[in-house]
Amino acid sequence: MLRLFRTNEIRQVIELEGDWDFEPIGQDDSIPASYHYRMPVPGCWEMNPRFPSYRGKGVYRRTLTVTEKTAVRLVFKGVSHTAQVYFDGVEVAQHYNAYTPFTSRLIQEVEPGEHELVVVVDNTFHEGSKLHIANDYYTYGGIIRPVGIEYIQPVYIERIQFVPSYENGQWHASMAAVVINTGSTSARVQLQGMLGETPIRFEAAEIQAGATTSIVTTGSFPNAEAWSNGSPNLYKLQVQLFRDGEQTASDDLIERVGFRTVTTANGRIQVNGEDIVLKGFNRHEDHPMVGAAFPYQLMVQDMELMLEAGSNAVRTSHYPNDERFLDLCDERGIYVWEENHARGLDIEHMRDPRFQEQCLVCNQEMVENHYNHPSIIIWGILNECSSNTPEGKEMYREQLAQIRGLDQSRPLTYATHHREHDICFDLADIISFNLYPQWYTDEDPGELVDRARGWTEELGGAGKPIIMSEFGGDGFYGMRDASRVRGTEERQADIIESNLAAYTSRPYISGMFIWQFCDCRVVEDLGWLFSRAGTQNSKGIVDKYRRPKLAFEVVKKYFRQ
Ligand code: ADA
Repeated sequence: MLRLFRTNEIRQVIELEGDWDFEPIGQDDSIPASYHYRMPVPGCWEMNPRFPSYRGKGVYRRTLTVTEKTAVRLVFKGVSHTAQVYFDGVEVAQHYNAYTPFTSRLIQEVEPGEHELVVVVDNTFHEGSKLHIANDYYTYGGIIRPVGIEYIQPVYIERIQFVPSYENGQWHASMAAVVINTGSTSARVQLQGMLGETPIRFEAAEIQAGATTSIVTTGSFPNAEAWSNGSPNLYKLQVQLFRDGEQTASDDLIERVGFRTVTTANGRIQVNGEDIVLKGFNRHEDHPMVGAAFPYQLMVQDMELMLEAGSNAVRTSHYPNDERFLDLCDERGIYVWEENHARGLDIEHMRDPRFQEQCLVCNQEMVENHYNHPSIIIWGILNECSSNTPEGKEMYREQLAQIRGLDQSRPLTYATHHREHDICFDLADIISFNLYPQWYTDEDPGELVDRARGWTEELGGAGKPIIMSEFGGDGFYGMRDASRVRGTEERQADIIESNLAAYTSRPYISGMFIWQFCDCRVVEDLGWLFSRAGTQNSKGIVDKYRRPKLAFEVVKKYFRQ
């Protein structure tokens, strides 16, 4: 299952789920002559008992049968962390970053018969990998998200961007369809759309050979029902492509969209004009049974637990999430802060030009691919990076400007731990603090957040909404003791209680995200303190198997108020 809904009715898309050939090749550069293992796709190789912590290159291979002469394109929703893709021995894609989708180039004139697909996957931490480093979460290896093959025409719809707006008492939308002509002659293209039951008209366009064109239209939807947390109404938006006066559509693309607006004003965040308070979790896509390769059932389990706790929001710390999880958030009406992939990187690290390049690619892939999810109401960047230095600030500035250029419909933020030393508050729309009172410091959460409000006001963030983006403490599942010492479930529950009591009682707070939803695996030998015992971050409100800790009931008490 690539998505939770069908994305095409005319273009044929086949998922390549299953057992593929697999060979670990260490740091070799050659494609192996033979394969000795089988590996599930999607999946993480760490789940295979022979490779519980393999870091290196692994080669995946399979064959597939094409029944008629056609062009094809391969779709990868996530490969961790670097991929080189070969179709019949010819390289058709390269990609860095586990957490954003990519496609191969269009492969023309594929003959009927059997073809070979090879994917070289690398999860090594090396000099050139600036986002995947040994960190306080685990970079797994493998084809971790679904893969598909599309039987596609040389002129096709690359993506649709749906931008809703509310004016004069009704919903409107602008819709841009990006069409690519990979053929050798120009093509006359007529698009036709349907949003729910409403036809959408597009102007005809002439697209030169090799060109990409955005065809834009607008519409009014007097009967549309808004998407919101309480009523997550979704609509099917289908656009079909007709070429050169033909009566039959040769391509199509389907999106699932919602009508909602997101604004910030008066120090608050509004959805559809109404102030909201985000109550949610930071969540890593991590589970001991599957690593980062979540099947749908486990996504639903996480979602149900978060809803059971009374949560209305999730932060995709610290990378873009599986699109099926975002689909689920659209369906269940959970607000999403989606963020790019960068955690805790200092200015020495950021100074390498590859860092900013890799972030910019990640931002573009995140925003373009996930634009239409109504659940995503905030884009975030650069968790706990160098927002306290002038050099770092220029990178924050460039990245935020890039995202604003791609999307003017959502507020932007970044989570900082630099307190009064942060110098980027003026760049963001929402000010977000990662502070761990009563865990990393002995401060009182209420007094601390009042001080954080002061820094916001004085240092460039005056009048902007404030979110407590991380707080919490370790609680080892099953470690209970009347002493309530650090590490017990009791102490963790106390920390969560005092933090939530402070934030839920302060009307100037627009959101709070507990660190974290579930315990997660971390990379060994980082020199973390005792709190990474067992190489896991144990600040989950549920443990790695999703068993609730004592703090779960505390969260319920405050989130369900
Ligand atoms: C940071 C960071 C998280 C996690 C957390 C912790 O704030 O953003 O990824 O490492 O601290 O548990 O200490």
